[in-house]
Amino acid sequence: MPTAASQRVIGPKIRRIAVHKPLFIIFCRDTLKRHNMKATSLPPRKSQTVIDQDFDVLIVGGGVAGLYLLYRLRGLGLSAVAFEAGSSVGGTWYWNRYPGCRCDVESLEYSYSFATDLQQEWNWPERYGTQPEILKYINHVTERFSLRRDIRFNTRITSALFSRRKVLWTLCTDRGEIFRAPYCVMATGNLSTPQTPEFPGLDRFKGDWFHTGLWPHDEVKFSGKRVGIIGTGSSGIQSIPHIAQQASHLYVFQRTANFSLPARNGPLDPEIEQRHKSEYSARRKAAFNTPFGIAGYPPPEKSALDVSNKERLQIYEQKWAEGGQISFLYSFNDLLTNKASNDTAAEFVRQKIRKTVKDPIVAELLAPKSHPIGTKRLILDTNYYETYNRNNVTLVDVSNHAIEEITPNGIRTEDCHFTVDSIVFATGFDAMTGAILDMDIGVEDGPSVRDVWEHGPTSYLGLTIAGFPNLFTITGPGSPGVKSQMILSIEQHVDFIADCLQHLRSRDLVQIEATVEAEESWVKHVKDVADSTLYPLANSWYMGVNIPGKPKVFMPYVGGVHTYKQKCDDVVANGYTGFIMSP
Ligand code: NA7
Repeated sequence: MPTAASQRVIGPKIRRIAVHKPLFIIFCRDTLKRHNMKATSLPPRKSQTVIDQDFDVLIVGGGVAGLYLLYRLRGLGLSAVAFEAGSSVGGTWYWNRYPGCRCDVESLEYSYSFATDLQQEWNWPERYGTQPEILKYINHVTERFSLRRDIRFNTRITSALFSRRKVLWTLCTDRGEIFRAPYCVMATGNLSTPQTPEFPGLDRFKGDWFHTGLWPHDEVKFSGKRVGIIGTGSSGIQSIPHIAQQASHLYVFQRTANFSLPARNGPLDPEIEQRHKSEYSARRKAAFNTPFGIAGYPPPEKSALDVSNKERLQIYEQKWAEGGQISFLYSFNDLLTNKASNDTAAEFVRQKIRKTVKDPIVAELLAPKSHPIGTKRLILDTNYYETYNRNNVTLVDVSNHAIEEITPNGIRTEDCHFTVDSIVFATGFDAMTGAILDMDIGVEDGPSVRDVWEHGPTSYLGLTIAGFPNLFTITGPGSPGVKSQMILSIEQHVDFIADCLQHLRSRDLVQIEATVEAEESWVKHVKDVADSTLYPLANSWYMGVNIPGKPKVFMPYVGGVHTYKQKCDDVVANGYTGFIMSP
């Protein structure tokens, strides 16, 4: 298999930086301690292998972002290698294999736009893609563009260290290898660090247990088993109807009820698909002019409070029948900014739950009251509430009687014990910052990202961190990523990074760094925008609240994809304002 280095045509400027052979090797040590990252130059340990290949860019992650970045960099004649902890590509779609796992953005939207032929030739069987379908698509893209050869699988980056003197990032892998390049890009995803709560006794549990975000590759059979599932976010709500069909009994442990809408999934109408494909280029362009990066929904003009009760109800009914969260949130123009308006939508959904679930006590427990609708991820489901009408499903409210421990044969809450054979943790992720903070990332003789992010993530545009030159984050905190059509945001970030590297190269520049002022101003802007909405009212993973000890900071940019893209374009048009570039 040819290596990236043997194949590429490197641009002259970047090659000048990448090609030098250091007299001694600066490398990252696996002993670098949290909050004490003062790195020095040391020879590698005997067990570490320096991969002496002059890469231009090191990419952490082989998911949707890492793959497109590899493609773009290759087009620029830059050499890159991506590191992927999994045994194959796909990121989120590689790890989340739980029953019922499906994308909540429609298939025709949730796909790459960078290659016209690709988007024309791929056929999506259903309105919303299942995990196997999406993974198949990602594998297809990988093969079609021969990306696999530049990815090191089963390889986790443990640390990354930058030398200002050498303008060089040095990355260590868990396989004892060391890689160097002037640029490093974190394509690590936002939901890639699964969280299993530290319930006492889990190690003594006699049955099987699983986390939805780390699901086995072999089929898991629940037939005839008593199953307990903890968590009712997207992963729980998608998997519960499927597990209920197999299990002899399913206990659902719910701490917070979540809003979920019917997805109205089904086979994709070939006529709709054809029409959409014939308009693809215009639609993709139009998507950038929308808040969520999804075109096709006329922006609402009225407040929910500006219409009669009858009209409001009609609109909600129509959206409910249509399916889809953007459609529903587009019922009125102030559902995410005006609590009174939001209450009308929330109450509409609660009434639907009460009508669907036969047992009124269960229905009331399932009807969310703790947060405004849409301020946590608005979930799409198929037969979720209906599942509670089955005889083999029991809802266990753990909001007041928390789970105390896992026993050898079950789950004990403060007031009851439930005997189960298997446990499913649908308990979410250390979102947005988990994967980055899992690595020791630092600058030689300088602070680590862990130091800098101690009180919450800071970033300029969600793309760079002041004090960490030549380091980029794709859809990092402070960007609209998780609040948008993710692939569109990924493509926009990758294009920004690729164009930036090209800009540097064409001007004999090698180093880029966000200024502290630009970062502070962006962080303030992200907060101000969030504070003008209802989002901070929810205890969501957007706020980091789901992880004990994590700083409570609203992380995504909710000013909308349209506003954000314009800001990024302005930064570039004005000569990369907020960045210092140096030769
Ligand atoms: P989420 O949305 O973070 O949901 C996690 C769920 O697990 C949520 O209901 C939590 O309740 C529950 N949880 C977490 N810890 C506990 C404990 N200790 N006891 C009881 N219940 C607990 O993760 P998902 O994987 O479902 O979805 C993540 C994203 O993937 C989603 O937003 C989409 O963007 C795709 P809580 O609400 O914290 O009370």
